[in-house]
Amino acid sequence: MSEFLTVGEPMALFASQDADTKLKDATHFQKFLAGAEVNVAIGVSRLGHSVEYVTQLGADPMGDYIKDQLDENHVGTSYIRSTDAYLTGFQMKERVTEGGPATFYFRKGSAASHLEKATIDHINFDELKLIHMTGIFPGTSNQALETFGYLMSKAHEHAIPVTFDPNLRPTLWSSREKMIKTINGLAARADVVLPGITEGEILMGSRDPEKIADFFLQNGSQTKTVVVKVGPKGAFIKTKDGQKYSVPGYKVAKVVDTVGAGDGFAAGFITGQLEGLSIEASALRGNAVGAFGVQAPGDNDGYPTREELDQFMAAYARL
Ligand code: KDG
Repeated sequence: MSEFLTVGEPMALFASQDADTKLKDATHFQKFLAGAEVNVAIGVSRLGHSVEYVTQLGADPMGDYIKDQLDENHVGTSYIRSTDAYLTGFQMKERVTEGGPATFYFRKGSAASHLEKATIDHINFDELKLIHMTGIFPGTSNQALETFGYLMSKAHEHAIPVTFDPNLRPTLWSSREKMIKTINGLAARADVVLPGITEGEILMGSRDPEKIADFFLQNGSQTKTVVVKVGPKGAFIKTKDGQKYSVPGYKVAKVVDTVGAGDGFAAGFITGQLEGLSIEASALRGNAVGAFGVQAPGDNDGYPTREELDQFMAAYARL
């Protein structure tokens, strides 16, 4: 039994080693595990919490690789289904020396996108303290959207708080309108919404962190807290009862790859909440885990252990 659970699509990630070279021309790749929710699962587990991850893998080498990676990272696999009817998805990512890298998915019709609602009925909700969900998985198929909605209903039934990161991936959706409507509908059912500033702009039309927070607080029947990630500048937080906080980001020596920073933030924030820290302290920890994440080439390989995180945050506090 675990304190924390998340659902999503994990993928093998082939990260190009050839800087500033188009994916079609790159010849050297390094394999990693990726997937927004699995990144969060690994980040939370690395900080010492018990984690279960719900998904479906194909009976293929990518699926076997993912399973091994989850075991290595102590992420629980009790709710992972296996199928030989569909393949495990994978992804390729460019290596860039500046800005965000382009990525390409090979995931349409994947095993995870066929995850059945019935899988949710096997979950033991007794000791769960928090469930994290993102806007990626429901974009992978109508079946995934249905399974996702069912898990949200079960979380509410068991009074387990849900954190939701919109994680907009327009290429997964049939139209931008459908993406916006669906994501805002799902965000309304989450206790904590964690949008990035550009996502806020797409979902409600402003880059003003407070306006974004107000939108989600008013939009959500369930939403009590909105944490707007403002990149290296940190985070802005507003709660339903009108409390506001701005939490600074951390400077890093060298940004290697920005993908996975938001998931690192979520992992740090979630562990703070699991440990009873204040919203502000949880967000500060989120920024610290995000800062670790951007210094490594994979999406989750840079996330810290508890010792590394404590040392980093203490050293920074002394500056
Ligand atoms: O947030 C990081 C994710 O984008 C990455 O790990 C892959 O889940 C992924 C996706 O669908 O883009």
